[in-house]
This record gives sequence, C-alpha cells and structure tokens, in this order.
Amino acid sequence: MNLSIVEYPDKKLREKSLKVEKFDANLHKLLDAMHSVMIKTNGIGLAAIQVAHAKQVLILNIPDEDGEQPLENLIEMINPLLVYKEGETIYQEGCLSVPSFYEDVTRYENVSVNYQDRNGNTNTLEATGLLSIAIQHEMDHLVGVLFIDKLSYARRKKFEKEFKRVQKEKKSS
Ligand code: QAP
Ligand code: CO
Repeated sequence: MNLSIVEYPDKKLREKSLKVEKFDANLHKLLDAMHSVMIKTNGIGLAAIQVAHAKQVLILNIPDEDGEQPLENLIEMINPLLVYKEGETIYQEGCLSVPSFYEDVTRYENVSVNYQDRNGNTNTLEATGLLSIAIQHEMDHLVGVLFIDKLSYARRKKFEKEFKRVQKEKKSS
C-alpha cells in the first residue's frame, strides 16, 4: 500500500471517520503503511484520514530521550474513546497535514482513552505530557478537526494570511 499525506486545505481532512468493524489483514496493511509514511515524514502521530482513509484509526510514536522511535513504543488505536480528561496544558503543535506551521494549542493535561488494538482487543491507556497531547490531536482528526481550528479568531486569521503567502511563494518558485 503506497500512501501519501493529504494536506490542508484539502476538504478530505474534514470528513468524519467511520468505526472499524473488521480487524482483518486490510486493517493491518493500512496500519503498517501508516507507520512507514509517518516515520518517513518525521511524524510522531498520524490519523488514517491524513492518508485518505476515513476510518477511526490512529498511530502514535513519541520519541524517547534520544529522539528514537523504536517499534516497541508504537501505539495503534482503533475506535478510540476519551473516557476521562482533566487539567489544561499548552503546547506548540504541528501536523503532517499542515507542514511547516506550528501554533500554541490548549489541551487537557491528562486523559484516559479506551480503544481497540489491531486484533480488536480492548485497552485503556492513561496518558499525560506529549502522549496525552498527541492522542487528543489525532482523535480530533477522526472528527475532521485540525489544530488550527483550536486557535483564537485573531491567531487563525494570522495563520490564514501566512498560509496564503507561503502557498503563493510555492507556486511562483
Ligand atoms: C501531532 O504531529 C502532534 O510541520 C503529530 O514539516 C503535534 O507528527 C502531537 C511534522 C504536536 C503532539 C504534539 C510537522 C513533520 C510532524 C511538520 C506530527 C513538518 C514535518 C507533525
Ligand atoms: Co495532525
């Protein structure tokens, strides 16, 4: 499976992803291909809609202290559900679908999420720090929400202006 990243302002990113019912070889192929494109593009998290698959699938691989992303740290979440959230934290987020743009976003500090693994087995994960932020960012993709949607009106306007400027630059080069 050869996947490419869907980039803003592609309307595909606004689609709501559907629940996964079949935990079969096709799902495993999608997960493996997502991992490969995420690592290739220097990502730490990726939702299936970012590779044009409207399924409730996301992967996370937060780098360790040495900046490594070993396979044993890879988390695959199917049909995730936020079951607990508390606190507030601000982090400068980016997104593979909005390359080269980074903005401060407010999220819950701690979350607890129920999800299924690639075989359909149910898990619960309590997360804090960057993992908690990444989970929330990727879960937003499943309902068509991007991190730039979370900005204040003024900040978003500034982003749109900057985005248009960079797009024009790209075209003329
Ligand atoms: C989501 O983001 C996230 O602009 C994952 O040029 C963001 O993997 C989780 C990336 C913030 C936690 C905190 C972005 C790569 C990767 C870029 C990413 C770029 C190259 C973003
Ligand atoms: Co993203």
